[in-house]
Amino acid sequence: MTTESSGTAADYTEKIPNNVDLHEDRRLQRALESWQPNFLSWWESMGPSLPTQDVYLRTAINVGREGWAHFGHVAMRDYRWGIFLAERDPDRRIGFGQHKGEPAWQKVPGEYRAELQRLIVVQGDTEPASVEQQRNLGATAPSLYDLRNLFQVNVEEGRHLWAMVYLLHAHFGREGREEAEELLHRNSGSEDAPRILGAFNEETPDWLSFFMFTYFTDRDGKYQLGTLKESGFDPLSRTCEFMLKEEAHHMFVGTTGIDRVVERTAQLMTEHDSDEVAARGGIPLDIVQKYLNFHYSVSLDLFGGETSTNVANYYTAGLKGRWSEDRRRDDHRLTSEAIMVDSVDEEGQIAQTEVAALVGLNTDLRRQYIADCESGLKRWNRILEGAGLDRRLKLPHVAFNRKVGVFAGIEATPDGQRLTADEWAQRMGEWLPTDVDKTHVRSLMQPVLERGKIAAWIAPPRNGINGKPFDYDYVHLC
Ligand code: BYC
Repeated sequence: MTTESSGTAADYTEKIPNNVDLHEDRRLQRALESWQPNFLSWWESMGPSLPTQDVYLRTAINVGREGWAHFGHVAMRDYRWGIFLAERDPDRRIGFGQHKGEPAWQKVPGEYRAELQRLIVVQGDTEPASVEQQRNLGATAPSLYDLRNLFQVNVEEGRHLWAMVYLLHAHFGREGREEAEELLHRNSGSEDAPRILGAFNEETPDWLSFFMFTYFTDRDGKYQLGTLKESGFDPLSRTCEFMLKEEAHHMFVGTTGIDRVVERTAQLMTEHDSDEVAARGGIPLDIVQKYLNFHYSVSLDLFGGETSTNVANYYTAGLKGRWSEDRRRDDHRLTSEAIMVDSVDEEGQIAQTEVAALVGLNTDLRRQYIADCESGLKRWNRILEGAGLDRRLKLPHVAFNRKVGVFAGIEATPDGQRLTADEWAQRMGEWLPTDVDKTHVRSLMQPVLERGKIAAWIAPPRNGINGKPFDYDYVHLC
């Protein structure tokens, strides 16, 4: 199948669908074709464990404006994981840092090779990690609709891995090829070879965790990809721009998944005039809040330290920009600007301190992310309000449960009150999921895989996928 639109043709007759004229570079094509079977064997052993015949999936077939997605039932192993870069703007210039105004680079600048490779490897490492984390969720899906969404997220994370591997193979020579192999060797949660970033070694053992992960952790993906989309290295920028389109669906899965959990819990609370919905097959709001506290705090860690010379160097070099770089009203070099960042003062109290804007860029990005997370809280609280309930969900304080950055060394409540290590050890079960909470959530995770049916702990979605009804046969099981 060859599909054309907006002048960018994706060749589907090739082994690896792509819009980067892969056939013109035989060496690169061969290298990627020899990585492909390794990817497939990783997918078989570490990807979705529930056997299926086929799944109603969206496949990226083009990057043009007139529709890039094709929907249809596909056997997952035959999913066309392709390489797609957003269209090239031949006049694109670097928008920030010391090279601001220079033409965007089509090749890796020698002096920034190591840093660029590092950024691409870290980004690439998260993609297969999330597939590994979600591997067993299929067995407990609350509906065929949800099962299909899980698999959609999984195949797209697989495609995002391809996106990063393409960059490594095409631009980083032998070292890039070695790194591409390593991306398949490290595994989420492994003792010997764990994934690089903390949140990607946590378990996603139940669907409440999955929705929280796709809301909070995929949203980190949105913000990090948004900064890499600004990169002076044009192939990275174009890859990330296209990945962001797919990322939107992942966050939709998280946002509406939590909507539906809250809606069902609110229903049970009003029906029985009680917060105690566990015995009635629901997830109590307290447990929703604890899961939220956990996933939000580990996702805050993904932004790195409040101050970082790494990020200052990335920015100055033109490798990693800011969120909405072109909408910022400053000189886009930041050599003489300052920013207030979170800190812990000499008395050990949570405080703010002024630092050079360049070293504070992780904080800048984290703040954009936090503001975006608030929008979810507003939605869920509207659902509670609409049900006539007084209870509300809340984002915990930025110092709560942090393992990276200035707050790594202290403990704090969700309201931002300092605690001693002993107090924390005694009280953490009030704020983070306990074994009892997790056991309750897991006890609800009984698969409902009949067409049109749904588990009792979650409300059905308002709409199906691509105009299809909720009771559509989204997945054919084996
Ligand atoms: N866990 O200087 P610092 C996604 C390391 S998610 C473990 O503050 P920097 C997705 C750090 O590497 C988006 N280690 O860090 C979502 C550094 O080590 P080195 C993924 C951590 O460099 C869902 C040291 O600590 N993309 O796409 O300013 C599903 C000092 O830290 C962590 C990216 O992250 C941690 N959480 O910022 C699927 C973009 N945090 O260098 C996909 C690329 C920090 O001293 N990565 N460290 O050995 C980056 O931009 C940066 O590397 C980071 C860290 C923002 C991650």
